[in-house]
Formats: sequence, C-alpha cells, structure tokens
Amino acid sequence: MITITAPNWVPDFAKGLVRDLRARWALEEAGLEYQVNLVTIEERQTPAYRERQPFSQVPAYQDDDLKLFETGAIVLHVGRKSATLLPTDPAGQARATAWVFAALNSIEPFIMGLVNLDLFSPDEPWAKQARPQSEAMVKKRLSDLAEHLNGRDWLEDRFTAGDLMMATVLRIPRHTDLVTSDRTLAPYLARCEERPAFKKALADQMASFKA
Ligand SMILES: N[C@@H](CCC(=O)N[C@@H](CS)C(=O)NCC(=O)O)C(=O)O
Repeated sequence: MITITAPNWVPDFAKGLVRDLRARWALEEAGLEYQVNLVTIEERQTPAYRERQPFSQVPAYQDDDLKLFETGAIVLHVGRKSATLLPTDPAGQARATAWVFAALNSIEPFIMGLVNLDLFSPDEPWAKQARPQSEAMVKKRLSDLAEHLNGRDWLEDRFTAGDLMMATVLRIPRHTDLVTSDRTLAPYLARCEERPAFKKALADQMASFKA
C-alpha cells in the first residue's frame, strides 16, 4: 500500500497549503489507493524518519518498492503510473515535467521569499526594506506565467502534473491578491481547484487537522 506522511498539526495559516496536498492530489488523480501517516514534529527528527526524508519535512512517500521524498519527485513518480498526470508520449511527458520544474524552480522560490517576509518577519525593518523588490520579482514571474497561459486552459494542451504543481504553488500567496487579482491566473487556478481530485485531497488534508 502506498503511504505518505503529513503533519499531525500546523498553524492555521498553513492549513490547506501543506505540501502533502501535492502527493494526495496526484494520488487522487491517478486513482491509486493510499494511506496517510500523520507525524509529529518530534517523530520527524528521528533517524528512522530522516532516512525517509533527510530534511525532516513532510511529505515522505513509500510504496512496496520505493521510499521517496521531495514533492516534485513524488508527483512525477505517481504521474508515471497515470496518463491523467503524465502523457505517455516522450515529448508530452518531457513538457509536463518541465512545468513541474518551472513551478518548483522558477516560481515557488520567489513566492516563498515573499511569504517568509510577510508571515515570518513582518515587523523586521529589513523585511520591510526587502519587500518591494521581493514582490516585484514575484509579479514578474507571475506575469510571465500569465502571458503563457493567456488563451489556454492548461499549461499544455491538457491538464498534467505540471498544472497540479503550478496550482499548489499559486495557492501559496493567498495572503495577497497577487494571483486572485490576475485575470488569467485567477481563473486558471480556479479551474485546477475545480477538479474533483483536488477537492478530495484538500478536504482530506483539512479533515486530518480536525482529527
Ligand atoms: N522541497 C520540499 C519541501 C517540503 C516542505 O517544505 N514541507 C514543509 C511542510 S509544507 C515542512 O515539512 N516544513 C517543516 C520544515 O521544513 O522543517 C518538497 O517539495 O517536498
């Protein structure tokens, strides 16, 4: 049975954004059965957990043959089991993979830079000073993305793992209107979030915090 880890607790601002959502969503899209192992902060520091996730983070993934970490790797691994996530033709698969990397490499770091300033150090003078440049960088990447998406429903000619990853990244700056005010990105994100697999994954993540 496939198992993923998820945190047993997070602060309110992180609920619905925790990265196990990516693994849950991919597994739902693929129609694969899985179980979720809720782990405490202390458990994540143990050698046994760090063997599964060297940075003590969530999620970690395990199936009969493989222990895996990093959501990009997990989503691509699950994607190879499902044509819903990754086209079976090599070119289509490579393009979808490129968008997974783009989300994680070209957009998420800038969004996380802004989030770190806004949510973790809002009152620090250095954070106030750095914010305009940080926001400008996010806006530039988002506008590049919007330009690509203009007139398209998905990053490629159909939904892929690239859209899944991009949507989870675009959800992160929800304390701002950077995505929701954009006439291309807002409906794109809504389209992704309308998918039944996303709704199920999100509902399950939220339910795990209630439990
Ligand atoms: N690059 C990792 C990031 C995972 C990550 O940041 N997980 C967060 C929860 S969303 C976490 O475990 N944070 C606690 C920590 O970094 O110590 C991935 O994509 O899997």
